[in-house]
Amino acid sequence: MIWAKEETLSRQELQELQLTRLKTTLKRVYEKVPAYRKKMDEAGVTCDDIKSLDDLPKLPFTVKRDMRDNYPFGMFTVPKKDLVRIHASSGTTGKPTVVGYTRNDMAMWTECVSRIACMGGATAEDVAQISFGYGMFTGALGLHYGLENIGASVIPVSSGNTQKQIMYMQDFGTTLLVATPSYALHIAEVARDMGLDPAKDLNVKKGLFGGEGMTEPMRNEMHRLWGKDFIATQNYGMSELIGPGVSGECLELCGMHINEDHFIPEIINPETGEVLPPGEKGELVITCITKEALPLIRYRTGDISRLFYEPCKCGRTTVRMENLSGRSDDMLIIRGVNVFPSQIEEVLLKIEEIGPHYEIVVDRVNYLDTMEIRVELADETLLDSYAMLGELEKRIKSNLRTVLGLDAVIKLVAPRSLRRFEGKARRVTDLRK
Ligand code: DLL
Repeated sequence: MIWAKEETLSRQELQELQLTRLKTTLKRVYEKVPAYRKKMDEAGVTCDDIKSLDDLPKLPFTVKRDMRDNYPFGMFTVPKKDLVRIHASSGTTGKPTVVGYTRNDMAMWTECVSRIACMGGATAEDVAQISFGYGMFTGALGLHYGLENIGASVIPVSSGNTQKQIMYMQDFGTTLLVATPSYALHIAEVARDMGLDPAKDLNVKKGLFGGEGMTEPMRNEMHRLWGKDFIATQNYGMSELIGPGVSGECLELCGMHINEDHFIPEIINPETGEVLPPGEKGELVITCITKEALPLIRYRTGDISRLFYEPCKCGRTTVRMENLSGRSDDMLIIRGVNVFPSQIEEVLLKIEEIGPHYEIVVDRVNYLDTMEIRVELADETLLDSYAMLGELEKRIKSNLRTVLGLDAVIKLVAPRSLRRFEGKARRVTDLRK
């Protein structure tokens, strides 16, 4: 089901709407946010210079640093009393990035999430278990409001306490799971420990995943665990932009439709800042054109993707962004070679004898970068055969070499011996830092 007519506008209708909204938003930030006024004045660009969408690249970028420099509310266009909600991003160092919502922003957020929930097959009949952590993270409350809005029965269980999650699934008849892909894998694993087959003994038919990437082999793993007809879609967002609700996969699974009447996407060369043509890979930049409290202009997400404007079979006309290759700051440079953890995951998860849990440890020994990949075996009995382990290690190494052009040390470990995650997985340890 397509939730809103704005998802099927013609390109011309959409662009007219975008331009009107962009102009209003620009005026708003220029008048109300000293940091924007300063940036635009320094760049020598005025609101009146933006006459068409092609003029967008004249505007300066906004970056995370601007949010930090204006901590906590300096980028907001409304006084604090107009906010009805405040969230903060899950930054690991220093002060978090603070985001706020007016009442209208909440309505817009709810609308955007309702759309992506429908894209992923959610309906009013669903019993939706939200296993994202509630709190400052935007994931849980974002999906909560969006799913409630479409009429689903929402269970706000939050993350953790996995056995209880499974009890609720059984007793309340959960049909839809909202979680990070890594937590969804872990829930299935614990269900198996409890003697249940998630595909047969639970009624979970759909997963709305997000907050971190889901590679295609990881999606296959979801089908293996949750059933072959399980609908596993992912959606994308970022606290600064709104939280979840920026884009989501439809059932065609060919990229994530961006809610373009609210967000204008661009792809840039991260080195030069130059805008790249459709189809080229680069850093995603988003301009928010309908938000009141925190409308970011040309925000550099740090996420690497590409845009496809060809029509989608689902009937939506909105642009699709390719599932992320990673974040530019996740990219490892190992002996001069650029490596995204998602590339490693793609290789590992195609090998039958190993499970979906892995860790990457990068170090520097005698001035030379090293990479060790710890991977869990799918089956404990494999540990008994040295010959088998040796052959498997060699095969993983050679597959990685083909894809990355790099050698890694492979350490096969027993099933269930690596860390598990209830939120976003942290699979890389870079000891060089
Ligand atoms: O993760 C918002 C969100 C919550 C989106 C739940 C979808 C579902 P932050 O905590 O600010 O916000 O983290 C944003 O997470 O820049 C990406 O690097 C990453 N990310 C989010 N969704 C995906 C995805 C939320 N589907 C950062 N695939 C983003 C890959 C994702 N990475």
